[in-house]
Amino acid sequence: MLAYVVCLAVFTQIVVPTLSQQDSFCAEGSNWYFYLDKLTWNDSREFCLELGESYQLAILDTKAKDKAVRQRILRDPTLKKAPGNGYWMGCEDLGCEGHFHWLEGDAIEHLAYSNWYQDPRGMYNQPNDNHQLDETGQDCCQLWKEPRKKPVFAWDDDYCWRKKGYVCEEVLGEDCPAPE
Ligand SMILES: [Ca+2]
Ligand SMILES: [Ca+2]
Repeated sequence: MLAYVVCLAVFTQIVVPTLSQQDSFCAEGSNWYFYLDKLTWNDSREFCLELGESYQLAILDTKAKDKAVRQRILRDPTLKKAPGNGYWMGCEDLGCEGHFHWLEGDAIEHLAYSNWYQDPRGMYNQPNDNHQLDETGQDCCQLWKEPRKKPVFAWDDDYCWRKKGYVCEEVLGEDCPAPE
């Protein structure tokens, strides 16, 4: 029994955090945390909120934030694999179909910046609210691993019940500390 407790304690304290969190970095006044354990959109949103007061599912409402996060994914072979074919981020059109907004924030259609995936053939331009698998449509936003062979991780709406990686953001409220 004692051995089990010790083993469980070691597993909980040491193994679990490194299993789920692949990487983090600071850019544009926030720390960005990448998670590879797959969750639904809602579970990933709640997970980020439970990390602390200044944490949320990533809000990529400026070109600089979006670019910094996408470049980090593209530079890291493990992150680039993108479990579930993408990473959840904090935007949805659950409340009003076709009108996406950032969590606790502005409607994307009213902002200067958006980065929805544009298919070179014009067949899969996003957001498309695809009804093939679920008639309720796609209402949650991801950084999409597409095109498959050379992904750019632009934005896509996907089924909220799907499980995939996710990015949490810790808002620092100040510039990132200078590297040591
Ligand atoms: Ca939708
Ligand atoms: Ca879609």
